[in-house]
Amino acid sequence: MALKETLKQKIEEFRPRTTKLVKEFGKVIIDQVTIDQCIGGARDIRSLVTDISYLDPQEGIRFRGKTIPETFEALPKAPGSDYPTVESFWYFLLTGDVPTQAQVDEVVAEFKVRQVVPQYVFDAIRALPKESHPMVMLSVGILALQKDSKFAGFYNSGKFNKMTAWEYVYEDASDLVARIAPIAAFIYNLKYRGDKQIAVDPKLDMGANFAHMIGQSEQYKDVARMYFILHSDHESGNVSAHTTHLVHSALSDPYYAYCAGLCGLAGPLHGLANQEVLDWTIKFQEKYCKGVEPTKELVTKALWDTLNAGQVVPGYGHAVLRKTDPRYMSQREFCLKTPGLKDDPLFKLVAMIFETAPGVLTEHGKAKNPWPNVDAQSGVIQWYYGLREWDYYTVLFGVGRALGCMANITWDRGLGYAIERPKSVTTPMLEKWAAEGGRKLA
Ligand code: HAX
Repeated sequence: MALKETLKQKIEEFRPRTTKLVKEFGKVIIDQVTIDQCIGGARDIRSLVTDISYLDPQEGIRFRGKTIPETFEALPKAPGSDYPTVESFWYFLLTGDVPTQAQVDEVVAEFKVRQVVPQYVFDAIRALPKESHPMVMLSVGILALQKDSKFAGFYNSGKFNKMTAWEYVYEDASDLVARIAPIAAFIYNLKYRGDKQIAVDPKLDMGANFAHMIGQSEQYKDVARMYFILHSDHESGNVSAHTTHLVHSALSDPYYAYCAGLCGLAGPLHGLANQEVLDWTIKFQEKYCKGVEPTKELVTKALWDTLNAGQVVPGYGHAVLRKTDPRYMSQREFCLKTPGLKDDPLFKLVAMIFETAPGVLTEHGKAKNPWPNVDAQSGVIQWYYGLREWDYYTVLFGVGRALGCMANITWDRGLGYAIERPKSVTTPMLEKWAAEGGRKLA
């Protein structure tokens, strides 16, 4: 069965579960809210639902119930590769089913049709100053696609129907996912390769095509596949996923919603951390090593200098995780099994920071999680393959994150989730409830 048909069946079968929970169990209490959660970024409050992925603080991410190694193991692989295609992962994220090779081939073929980017999108990006951050360019590119939104067209048609609205989100979501890699490649070539653009190769899958379009090596095809899959989703509460969900909940179409999500991803505490990690590491070498080999003592000093200057150590810590991020480990394993990369001086330095930073952060005593997150390891791989323009790294994250955000809002519409509108309170209210030992609930 084709992906959209499978999804239709799944959404229709699933809907009664959501309806029953709301109608019969709507008032069942699942959490409580404290003052520090109110002021401290709503940490840990259980108030979002997604079945696309779940993040356990100790274990890390599971996509549709599968750990990262299980996901890589289960999905059909790209031809001649140990890694699955992004298209097979997209099928899996949307449906929860491991696709057959024939189903993957259908999605790959569908993406070929969808991936054509209108010229005005490129023109809009080209009109920006060249010094614009590549995340600005990506956000503009995604927003420019909005003109042809099928969901917006359906809404404006006067025939809007809550039951079928998800189908139009699915159409936009699929177009967006198919087009984002060519847009990202265009940005890379525009900014760093003298505008030397390379056309899409219709024989290649999404990850391989991205490698081809930025003039990369054969080996980089797997880097792209792995990278886009690893960065796809991290349950719903992170800034990019949450923002996309929030904006789409107003029935803003997927282009508006994901553009907003990308703007959140561009924050240094979120997706921009991968750029910050490379920046920190290169500056460390320039300032502390000056021709000598890095040592743990030098790394320790640099970490303390960063902390004493009131800055965060990029790539370390997490709002939910309380152990080393399995996305970090997966990329580290890729480095260790790749000849050349495992002996690369920058990889060795990143490994040394991994041995040093958790101890320093623990001694510093602030971060609840002293372990590395995904961003601590991702830049070194890009660097090794010659993508040394680290202000571009968050764009790569943005290409991958589109998969999770788009799968999520397709299901949001399928299950008819409401417009998001939490309640705010004032500081005097908090002070009053603090004095009373808690807000009296009726
Ligand atoms: N270096 C220094 N201090 C850190 C720290 C780090 N890596 N991580 C946390 N802290 C500090 C916080 O700034 C906070 O300090 P204040 O009390 O002075 O405000 C304190 O430790 C407690 O923070 P926390 O509860 O452990 O962490 P949060 O949930 O508030 O924040 C962050 C989580 C990821 C934002 C945080 O760990 C951080 O800033 N890390 C560095 C940036 C980074 O790597 N971001 C990427 C995270 C993964 C991701 O989203 N990728 O896209």
